[in-house]
Amino acid sequence: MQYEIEFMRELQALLFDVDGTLADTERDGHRVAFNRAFQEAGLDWDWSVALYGKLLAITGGKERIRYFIDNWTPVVPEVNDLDGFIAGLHARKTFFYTELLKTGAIPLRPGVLRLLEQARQQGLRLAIATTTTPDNVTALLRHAIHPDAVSWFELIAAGDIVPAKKPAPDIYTYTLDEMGLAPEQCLALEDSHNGVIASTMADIPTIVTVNDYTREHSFPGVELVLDQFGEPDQPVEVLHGDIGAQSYVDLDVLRRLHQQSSLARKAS
Ligand code: XBP
Ligand code: MG
Repeated sequence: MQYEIEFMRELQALLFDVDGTLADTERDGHRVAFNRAFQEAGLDWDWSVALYGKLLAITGGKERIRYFIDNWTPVVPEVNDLDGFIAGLHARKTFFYTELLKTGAIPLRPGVLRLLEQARQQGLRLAIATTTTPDNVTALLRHAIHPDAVSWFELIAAGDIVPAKKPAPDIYTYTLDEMGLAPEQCLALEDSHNGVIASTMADIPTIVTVNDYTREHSFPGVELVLDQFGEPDQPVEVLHGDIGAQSYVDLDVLRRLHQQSSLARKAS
């Protein structure tokens, strides 16, 4: 019985967010692709770096376009079906985004490849839990990691596969259900407030690597907030929590954090 309880608490899986976590995709990737789609459609919409930072409050590209229309009241063509118009615009944005990824323009963030390879060597299960469109995930994995990298992940839970996007917990509860995992057997790796609300509402221990758009976000209930996962020659900046004497995140750090989280849960 004791073995079962210990097994239940051991770290079994890493659940990775994509945008902002695997790679810094928003400013020079998604934002650029949105603007190309707007230009192709003959719209005078142009999402600046600053405006896009505000629009990121809403996850999901289609939802973000609708939020822009409803709150910044840009000139919108006379259309019978606004949702259909937005969906068409978003499909072209996805085309431009995946074309951008094919150029290798968006690399992985520091430490991500090292963590993925270490997790695979040690038999940890890997999954993706993201708001972005599935095509975007496979394009990023293929072009920023390896043509076969999609097979590294047991599950790619993405986009419209769930009714409600982050900060709703749906994508994480879907991932746990599909993989037959309990939240306490996992670690979620996120970058944003919306992502952390989603993962912690699913009761999954979570660590955060911030980026320029999310550094000032709040991350209630997370184990650790860093500026990046780092590399042996690229020390991390710890914004919340503790990674001990280590200067970058490896699997030992993640396992230790996960154990501390398990003990804290047991004590509560
Ligand atoms: C980030 C998002 C996505 C992307 C744009 O997802 O909210 O909507 O900004 O991608 P996550 P789409 O951080 O959960 O990976 O246009 O395909 O939605
Ligand atoms: Mg993210």
